[in-house]
Parts: sequence; C-alpha cells; structure tokens
Amino acid sequence: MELLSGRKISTVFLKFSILFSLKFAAPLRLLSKETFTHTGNHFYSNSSHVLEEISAPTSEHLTGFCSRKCIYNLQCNGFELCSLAGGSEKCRLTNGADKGSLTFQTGEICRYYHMDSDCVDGIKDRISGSCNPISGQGCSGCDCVASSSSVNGVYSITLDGAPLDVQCIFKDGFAYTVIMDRNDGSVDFYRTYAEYENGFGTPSTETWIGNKYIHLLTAAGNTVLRFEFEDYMAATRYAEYSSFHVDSASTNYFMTVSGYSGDAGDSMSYHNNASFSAKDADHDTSAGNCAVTFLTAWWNLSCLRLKLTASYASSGTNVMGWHSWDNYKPLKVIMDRNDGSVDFYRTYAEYENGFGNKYIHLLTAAGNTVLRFEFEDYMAATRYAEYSSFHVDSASTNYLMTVSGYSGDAGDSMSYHNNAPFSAKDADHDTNSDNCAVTYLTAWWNLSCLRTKLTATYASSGTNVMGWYTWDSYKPLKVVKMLLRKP
Ligand SMILES: [Ca+2]
Ligand SMILES: [Ca+2]
Repeated sequence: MELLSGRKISTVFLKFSILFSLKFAAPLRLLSKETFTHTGNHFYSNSSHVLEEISAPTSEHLTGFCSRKCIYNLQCNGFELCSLAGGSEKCRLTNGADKGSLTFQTGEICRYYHMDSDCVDGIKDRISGSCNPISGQGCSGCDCVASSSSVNGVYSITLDGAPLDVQCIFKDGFAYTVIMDRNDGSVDFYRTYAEYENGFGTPSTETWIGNKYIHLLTAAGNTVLRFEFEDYMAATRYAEYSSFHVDSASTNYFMTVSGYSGDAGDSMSYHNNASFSAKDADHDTSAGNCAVTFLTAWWNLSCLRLKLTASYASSGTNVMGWHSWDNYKPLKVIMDRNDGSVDFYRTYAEYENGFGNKYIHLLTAAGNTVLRFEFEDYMAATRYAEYSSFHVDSASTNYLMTVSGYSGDAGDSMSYHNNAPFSAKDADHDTNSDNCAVTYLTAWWNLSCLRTKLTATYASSGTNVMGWYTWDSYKPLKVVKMLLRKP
C-alpha cells in the first residue's frame, strides 16, 4: 500500500466514529446460534476492551444474565464474570479482544467466556459476520497496521518491547496513530509529568498516549502531525505540520515542529524547540510554571499558544483551546445523541438536573437565544431546523417553553410545542388526557401530544423511535444535536 507509506500522527478532538456503530438490529436467527465457552480465568485490570460493567440481579443466574446481555450488545464478543474484592459479582462485556493475563488487581478474579466464532485473533463484526483483524502484532505503528486492515479502531501494537493499545484511523490514504483524543471530558488531563510520560486514559475514549511512545513513534523521522478540532457548534478546523519530532526522556522530550498548513491557524510553531512541562515539572522559559498558570501541560516556553490539555468545558478561563482559532462561540451542546448509548426514558427530575432543564432555563434567561437542531438519518442525510427565539422559564412554571422564528430544511416541528411546560414519564403537564411522555416514550414540552420525538427510543426502525415529524413523518434519526447560540 504505497499510499500509506507516509506516516502520520494525529491529534483528534471531539466526535470520532464509534468503532462499530449499531445501525441495524441483527436477525434473531443469527443470535440464537451464539454460544459461549469458558476459556480460563483472568486477572484483569485493563479496561480498554470493556464495553460495559453490569451488576447482576440476585434473582437470576449470573452466567445466563451476562450471556444474554452480551448477545444483545452487538459489539460484545465475550464477557468476564468477575468476583470482586469485597465479595460482589459483576459481568464485564468485552469486545472479544482476549488479552490473556494482564496486570494483577488485588482480590479480583474473572472467568472469561468467549463467544464461539471462527474469529480467533480478531474482533468479530456480528452484523456483517466478518472477522476484523485487531492484532497489530509485529507492528510499531498504525502505518504498519494499514497493510492488513483499513478498519478504524483500537489495535495492539508493540512499542518498547511491550504491547500498547492505540487507536488507528485510516483516511485519505494515510494511517493515523492517535496520540491524543479529548471528546467528552471524561478523562482528567491535569496530570503529572510521569503520567504524561507513560500515558493515561484509554484509546477508545480519551487518551494521552505517552511522551515516551510519541518519542518512539517519531524517532524514525518522516512524521506528520495533524490536529483536528471541533467546536461546540460542530464546526471543524485542522492544523497539520509536515515535520514533527520528539526526543528522548533525557532531553525532557524536546520537541521540534515545522511546516504548517491548515485552516485553524498556526499555534504550534511557537512551541518549536521546547521541552515538555507538567504541573510538577517546570521546563519552560518563563519565571513561573506555565503548566500550572494555564492548567496546561505541554511543550511550553513563555508561555503558550494553545491549551489543548487545559480544562474541558464550553466556557470559562483556561479551557481547551487553540490560540489562532477564535474563542469558541457562546454555544453549548446540550443534547447529543449519536449512538444510543444513553437511555433517554428518564424521570422529570433527571431531565431537570442531569439533562439540564434548569441549565437551559439559565442559559436562555437573558433572552436573545437562537435554538438550532441538527439531524442525521441512517443514510447519512442531514437536515436542520433553527428558531430565532427560544426561552425556557423557571422550575416554578415547569420550564414553560416559548419558541418562534423557524428557518431550515427539516420543516417546523417545534412551533407546535410553543407555550408548553415540560413533561416526563412521571410528570404529566401536557394538555392531553393521557401522558404523552408515556404514550410516545418522549419527555418534552408536550401538548396534545407532540410533533417531535427527540427523546424517544434510539433505533433505526420501529414505533416511537427518535424522529422529527416534518422530516418524513418521524423518519428514524441517527444523530440529533440541539444547540444554543446568541444571534
Ligand atoms: Ca519556568
Ligand atoms: Ca395529560
């Protein structure tokens, strides 16, 4: 694959495609053939292949419970039945990448049950039936993995004589090894020098791969560095550098970079010829420690032009940002459904607190707020609807909502809901004799009843699935984003 000979290293932010997205329900007859085999006991503390950890109900046999959970999770190819320290039992669904004996964790023993398949070394795609190679064995980077796979995902490569899980992304004819990924704030990046040296997080969620590995990945030269960014309005930018090199530990990972191109502006060249600093290791040229002042471990000088390891937040000081791309627009992603991983059939209190009606109220209290919906169906077609005015009143009115001023190409399904308080399955404030939130599985500003089902079931077919009435009468939607901004 000559096209892949140019090695690239990528830094990726926000939204990357799920390894295997669940577009279609598998036919039942396929599921009925799936059985499990106990393949041994593991001492398991590496969670990078764990899809879900579930406490089993005491009323049910644990093995049966776990195997059923695994069968209905199409990413699952096996599970571990674990006796945890303290005596409790859990099952961990895994994607089937059997790692064998890993780091010992005191008092924890798991029995591994592998889903029987002919896919021994790979990850079985239970939708297509194909066996995708996971193993980057023998490879020291994703450019090598590219010779046997074009499937984006987590591969186990070998660096420094030991296996290392990395996320590989193949696009535009290049293989990218992801060295940093921040997309939901789930991993704390305010870490020590040693943590930045050895890496943290997991490649399938958020991660810093580790300075010692970045050194090894760039040691051979000929490495391109690429940054990809997305703001809270889903706008994207990138910055690419044709040359990037990180020296060894003895130089505190001295970094050289050059050859900018892109549309995000050049904020990285300032950092050329710098050693790495963290909150507990000041190698910068300023009097203080920039990593502390700006909460940003990096190749700092005096001080910085980017804050990529700073706090993960949509507003505030010292949040993740890139100097040469303007401050984020005053926008927040207040709802984002793209893979069905979160259950939206929730109580009124959950919508109030966890999902944020009280915050939506505060965000819209000052008036002058634009509401925008962005949709994508299961064929990757996109539509949007925008409302020039959106306001949500306080808790005492049950979050009475007013909306007007439609524009867009998805049709106007929201104006129907103007002047409605919020209802959920356990709180009926609608004008219907029943509770529309129960009838249609849709918490919303319902009246009698609704024209949107954005909190309904996440599925590609069936009744009461996530949809928007004026786009083909509730065509099942794969992605819904609900965004606020100032005009
Ligand atoms: Ca200093
Ligand atoms: Ca009612």
